[in-house]
Amino acid sequence: MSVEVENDLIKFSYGEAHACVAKKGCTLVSFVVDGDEYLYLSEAANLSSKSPTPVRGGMPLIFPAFGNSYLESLKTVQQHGFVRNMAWDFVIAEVLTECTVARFRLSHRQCEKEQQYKNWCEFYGQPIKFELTMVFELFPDCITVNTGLVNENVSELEFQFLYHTYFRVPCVRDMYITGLKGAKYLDRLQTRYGLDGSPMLKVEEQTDKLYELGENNREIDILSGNYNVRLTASDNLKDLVVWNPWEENAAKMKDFEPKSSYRNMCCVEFGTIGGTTVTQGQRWQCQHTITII
Ligand code: TA6
Repeated sequence: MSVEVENDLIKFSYGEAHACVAKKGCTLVSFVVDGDEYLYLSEAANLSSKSPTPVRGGMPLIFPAFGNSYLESLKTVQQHGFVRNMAWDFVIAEVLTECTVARFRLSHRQCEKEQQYKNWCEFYGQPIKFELTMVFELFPDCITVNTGLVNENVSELEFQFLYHTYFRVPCVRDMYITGLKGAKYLDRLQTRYGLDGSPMLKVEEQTDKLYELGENNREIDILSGNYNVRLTASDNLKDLVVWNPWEENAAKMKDFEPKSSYRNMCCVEFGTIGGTTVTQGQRWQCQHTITII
């Protein structure tokens, strides 16, 4: 059990589980259990807090906008928001009896010079005062992330939120995702709606699907040889994105290396994309767990 701070990286462990969070975007960049890494990280990912780009891989946080948002209040904010690009504060990490906990924080004070933050504020006609917190709890076979958002001064603050998690898999073609049966989806590549009828989803081509999760879709498993994980989340995360850029699009991404590594990853991302609001003085929170099975 240990906690180490190495410049911009916070490394912590609990038994045979090890995690590493980059202050850049508060991005979980590594989750290792019994020597096996479960997260994909591009070899070209820049983990420095000063890097101009978000981390390609791990679990960047998408907030306050998902994609180029269709929501009026978020139209001026860049793709996937700006908090993945900010240098978060590391608050504390402690080894407790049952787990190791690491806490991070980002507030409007750190964002005042960020153009995308300013764009977001324009809609409300005032500087938005907010605080985001991320608390990672590392157990022997799982990691839980708890996120809190406090809206200090806007009567009703609208946002989208997503854990944009890149999972590492030995071979994407041999991977199955279960738990999506009966879920409606939007195929974002073909702008087409559909219903998943199959108990197992395979990813065999460029994929960008946004699922609306129902009551029967609260446990999503990624099954891939010896790398099997179960994903769960609080009930307020009702959306799930499955994304793989595949060969052509991986080639277009500068920070995606090696280019062939689209074969060894798949993003499976819990979030809320329909637009959620938190009223002044209130705290919104959510939780996401990755368990090795
Ligand atoms: O979550 C899927 C997605 O929105 C895709 O449409 C894709 O473009 C991806 O995220 C990566 O976005 P990024 O801005 O990190 O290059």
